[in-house]
Amino acid sequence: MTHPTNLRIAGDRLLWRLETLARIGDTGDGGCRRLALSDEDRQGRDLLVSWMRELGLDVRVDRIGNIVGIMAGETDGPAVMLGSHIDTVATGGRYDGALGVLAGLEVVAALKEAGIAPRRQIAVIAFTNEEGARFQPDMMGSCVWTGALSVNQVSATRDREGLGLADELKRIGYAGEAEPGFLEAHAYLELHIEQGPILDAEGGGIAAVVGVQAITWLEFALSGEANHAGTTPMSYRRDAGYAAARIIAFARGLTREIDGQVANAGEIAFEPGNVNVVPRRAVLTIDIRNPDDSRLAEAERRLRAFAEAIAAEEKVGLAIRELARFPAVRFDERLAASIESAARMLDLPVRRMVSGAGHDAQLMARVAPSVMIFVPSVKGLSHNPAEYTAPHDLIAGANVLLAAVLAAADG
Ligand code: HGY
Ligand code: MN
Ligand code: MN
Repeated sequence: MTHPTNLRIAGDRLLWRLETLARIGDTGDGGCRRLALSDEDRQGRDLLVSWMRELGLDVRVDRIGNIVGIMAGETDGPAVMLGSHIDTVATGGRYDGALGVLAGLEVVAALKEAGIAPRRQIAVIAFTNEEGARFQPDMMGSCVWTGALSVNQVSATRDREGLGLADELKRIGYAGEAEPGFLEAHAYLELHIEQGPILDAEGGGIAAVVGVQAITWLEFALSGEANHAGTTPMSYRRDAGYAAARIIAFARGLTREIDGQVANAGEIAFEPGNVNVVPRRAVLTIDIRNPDDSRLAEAERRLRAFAEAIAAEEKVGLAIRELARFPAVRFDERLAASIESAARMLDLPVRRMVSGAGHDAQLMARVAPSVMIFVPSVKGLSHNPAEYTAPHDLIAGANVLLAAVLAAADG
């Protein structure tokens, strides 16, 4: 089936969908907060399901809450799948994840409104808990969809308040019946904002994303001894807080010594957390990433060794818990080439790039040829309410997605 190369998505309606979803969990500063399985996430899910139904899609929810909207094709074999996530971090923006899911809806709408029945069925999927901000690991829904984790393995996860994932999924009404991975993918394509500064610094354009860097998240729990901050001689102290601070500084030091290394200490909590008490307990998280698996393994090994050494020096207990671990991933070369030709067909500058952020596509690459499309993030800002991508870039990205999906759906 040939299709018109002048087919385009309805840009205004995509922008309207993005603004409408952004009002759910609106933080009043331009950003959104829809933590996974929160009431705001439920409202976002309900809105997405209503839009999928309006488009006449067959809507299915699986046992981990992944939402799938399916457009029938001429055949009912493996589907071309496109999507992303609609959960956000606590200081989320309007586009991270939402763009990929809502552009997917617009791709389907464009085909339906043009009366095009693609050879392959097309499915839009919103994965549960991509961010991992409340429940770890991140990319949880796509891990379960692709069999990297089972529903049972993640069901016992608890958030910092002690609320269980399985209970929360049931509470918001998205503990579905469908078996995760019930739909075989012929290909998976994900449109996403870059969340970094490269495209913006180059004056815009599109990136055909050829891979994602490796990611490891670790939690360090240090247990020392509460004591008086004034009377206790320094040599008597077993200061969990000080040991935590040294671990954070060491992680930063690794980024100066290991090529391509990045590190972040995103969470830290002291007990009892009083100004005049030596902390008896400190819990912190470290996020380390590297495009090269072996260099990330070296960083992790050195970080663990340092934590053991400083804990012994400060005479504090240490427990290290792995929260997430994802190897570096390469995406499908043919799909990357199709993104480049779609961008050129639309007269858009295009370049290749490896993603610094984690994405569901890196899990989907385990089960099907996968690729991502990036559009610019102004000043590279993301996971920040000021996250911004210009309307023409949002629409251009969605049109590249449409062209690439059509090629995959017929190919
Ligand atoms: O952490 C990440 O890279 C993604 O935003 N979950
Ligand atoms: Mn994302
Ligand atoms: Mn994110």
